[in-house]
Amino acid sequence: MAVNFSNVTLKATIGSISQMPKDDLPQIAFSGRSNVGKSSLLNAIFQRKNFARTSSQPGKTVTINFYCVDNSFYLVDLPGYGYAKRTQQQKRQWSDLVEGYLSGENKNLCGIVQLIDMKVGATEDDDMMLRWLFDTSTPYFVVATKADKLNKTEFEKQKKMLTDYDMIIENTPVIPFSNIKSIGRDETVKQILKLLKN
Ligand SMILES: Nc1nc2c(ncn2[C@@H]2O[C@H](COP(=O)(O)OP(=O)(O)OP(=O)(O)O)[C@@H](O)[C@H]2O)c(=O)[nH]1
Ligand SMILES: [Mg+2]
Repeated sequence: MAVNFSNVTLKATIGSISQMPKDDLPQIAFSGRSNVGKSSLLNAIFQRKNFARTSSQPGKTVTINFYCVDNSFYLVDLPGYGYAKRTQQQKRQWSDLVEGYLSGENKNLCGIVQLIDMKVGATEDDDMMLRWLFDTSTPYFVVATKADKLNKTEFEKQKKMLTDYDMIIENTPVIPFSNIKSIGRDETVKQILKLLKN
């Protein structure tokens, strides 16, 4: 399947599950801690600067963005979890929206790209998500973000730590990614296409 990832449109930005696109295109959702680099990874995938909005103020807006790629599937930017400064109301909005999206009968959801900060490693919130992925048998792979922040020794150590991590299902791909060093983009695209084939 030859896919033009630069042929992308923001199809919908939703604040409530009832606003989900009504078509039957497959969906791959991007999940991770707030500020982990989801939007930056999406921009790298699209090879377009600042198409998916990045911010230095994480967690401000609680919406799910549906990016339609090449008129054939959606890459779905989920709002990040674990942002401490959210108000009670924003936290409730987050859980209604994300839990609604993940727990609903979303037959179009083909898989998850799970982002973990390579330097920070898996947090308690990441573990909860990894547990959910395991419990629900949702296909996924891991992208270890901000790889440029580690020196070579740390890089190898953290890569091994994540690859061997017992919360991550054995043989799950773990792809180090950095938009500063331009690594990991093509491998991520390859794994996305694989999820779509399942
Ligand atoms: N050093 C480094 N910084 C990065 C990288 N990717 C993203 N960042 C920075 O991390 C911050 C958050 O990036 P975003 O892509 O907005 O993260 P996000 O997960 O979409 O954040 P929310 O949407 O707020 O949950 C920004 O300041 C980015 O510039 C990377 O590969 N290396
Ligand atoms: Mg974002």
